[in-house]
Amino acid sequence: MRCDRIWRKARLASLARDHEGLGVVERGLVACHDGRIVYAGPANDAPALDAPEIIDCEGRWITPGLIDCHTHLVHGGDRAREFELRLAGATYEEIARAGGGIVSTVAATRAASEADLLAAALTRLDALIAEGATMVEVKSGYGLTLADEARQLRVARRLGQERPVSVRTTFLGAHALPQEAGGDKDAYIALVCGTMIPAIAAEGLADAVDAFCEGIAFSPDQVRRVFEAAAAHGLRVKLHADQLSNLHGAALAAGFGALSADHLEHADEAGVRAMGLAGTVAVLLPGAYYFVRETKAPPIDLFRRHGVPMALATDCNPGTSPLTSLLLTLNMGATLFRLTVDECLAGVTREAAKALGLAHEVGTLEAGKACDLAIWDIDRPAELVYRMGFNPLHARVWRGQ
Ligand code: DI6
Ligand code: FE
Repeated sequence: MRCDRIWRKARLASLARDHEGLGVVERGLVACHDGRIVYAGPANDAPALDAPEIIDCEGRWITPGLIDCHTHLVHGGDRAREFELRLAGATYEEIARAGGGIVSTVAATRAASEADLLAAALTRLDALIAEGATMVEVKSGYGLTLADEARQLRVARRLGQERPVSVRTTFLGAHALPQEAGGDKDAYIALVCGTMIPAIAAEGLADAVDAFCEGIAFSPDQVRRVFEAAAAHGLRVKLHADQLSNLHGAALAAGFGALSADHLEHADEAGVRAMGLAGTVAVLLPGAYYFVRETKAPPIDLFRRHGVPMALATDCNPGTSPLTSLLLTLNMGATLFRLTVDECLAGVTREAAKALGLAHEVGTLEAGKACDLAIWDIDRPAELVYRMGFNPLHARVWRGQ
């Protein structure tokens, strides 16, 4: 079999569904051709392979490239000042009244040039790539006008042109109410549905549509309108759901066949059951849980009981999760949410791919998928979850390169 490159003498954690646990292959190899895996498995079972380049991995571990399936990487400014005020005892309400919160990031994002937005996002993306990320999802949601939301999404798309990484974009116009809306949420949702989604869908700027279903954001009924507009324009949906309270966002998302429902600290069993039946992925965001010092963890046992796939992501955003480390996210998934090592590693590979509707394309070491690999200097996969602030990445491969 012709191939471009072979990685041999490796230990594989394939994350393939039809294998137990991590799908470990002790003496394995991966072969690629035209950026796709043509073989991944035991060296002894490999077909005759002819490759101009053979890489000896010297016993290192190979996992699928890591996927960050929930980020707000593109935004202006930061909220470090607000962080200091919170430490000094200021409440979110006091900060919001002083012009802080999402609104301050909206102002900073609108004021930033496209070049500045790109440069700032690249610093965050480079941190993720350095730890083995080969795909990231990037949301809008800090523009809140058609022009500014489209600009965020264009910058997100440019990230994939500036770096060897796959970028998926999500329109999150229903993230917060802009100040110029004068408190009229229904009017703003009408703008999101009637003007923004049609224009963004027509320009192909978004791969999915998301919304923030919360008392401080938008109601289930307003989210329903956003989802109906997304469906009318052929876009799949995701939802920031049940993060601070139970508005039954999980069931709402499942009802629309959402790719994922995200956060879910306050999800109830009816919502989790609905997610299991709909195949909606639970995207767990321990960075936000940690940073806002939440005390109610998502119902992990319910997700397990109802067969809901669990993904993990950084939720990289300036307000509640200024986190650009998938490796630390892995540790938080285990330490804070009590996920197993296997669940954590599946959460940033196979299940994260599912949360983006790309389970057929990426997320496991299987023939036919993109040859996205992370090669690690570790003795056992658990080290990727166990350590904090240590990066054992030896090499990263994106589309076979
Ligand atoms: N949930 C969150 O935690 C962030 N957005 C959301 O929907 C907060 C975003 C911010 O504070 O800038
Ligand atoms: Fe988020």
